[in-house]
Amino acid sequence: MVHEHSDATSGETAALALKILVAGGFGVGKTTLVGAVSEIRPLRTEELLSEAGRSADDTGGVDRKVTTTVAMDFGRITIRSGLSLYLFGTPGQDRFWFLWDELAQGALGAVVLADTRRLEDCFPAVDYFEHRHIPFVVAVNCFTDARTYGAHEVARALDLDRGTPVVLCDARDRDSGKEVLVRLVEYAGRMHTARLLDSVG
Ligand SMILES: Nc1nc2c(ncn2[C@@H]2O[C@H](COP(=O)(O)OP(=O)(O)OP(=O)(O)O)[C@@H](O)[C@H]2O)c(=O)[nH]1
Ligand SMILES: [Mg+2]
Repeated sequence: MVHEHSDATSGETAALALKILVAGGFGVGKTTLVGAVSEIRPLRTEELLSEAGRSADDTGGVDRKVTTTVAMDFGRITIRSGLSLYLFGTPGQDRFWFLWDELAQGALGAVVLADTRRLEDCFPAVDYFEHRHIPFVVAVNCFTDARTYGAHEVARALDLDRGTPVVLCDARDRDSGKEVLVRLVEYAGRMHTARLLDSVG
């Protein structure tokens, strides 16, 4: 989804709004990240785990988590004058996979959040974006009680394609989240430009 608004009569600079997905495994901090960076009150679709999931939810390794996203998160951030991002956080649990294709329509790129204590939980998201050639960055949400791994170690463990950025972040911190999004916009911009040049040349 790309929206451009320009006002030719007033000569105001055009504003561009890009769609970004925030994906990753269950309880990795997607809702937290969208909430931390959003300038508008984020739209959330949280349900109590006990009611939403009954016996289906695997809460192993996710401490003190009482709610889960059942449709999506939505937020917005201005990266710089004239460029804002619409953020769509995906539900983390397998039973909501059917929503992903809808959410991914027209996305410039994606952030795949990862927790090094449960790295395998982000494999499906990595696969999803690799198969659809949607540019993504992996953002390692550095939970305080998790061992810190370097970006290279995480890239190797996830068997990422060369060049896929890995960024360490704190999903609760606005500046840290914004940095992840800036990396993604830069990377996705390069990828889309390269593809465009390939297709004409
Ligand atoms: N210590 C710590 N806790 C975090 C961090 N990020 C999120 N949390 C906590 O981890 C829990 C999960 O966060 P959510 O943002 O709901 O995770 P989610 O990925 O949206 O979860 P689902 O939508 O259920 O898949 C919450 O209790 C957060 O307060 C972090 O960086 N550090
Ligand atoms: Mg969530």
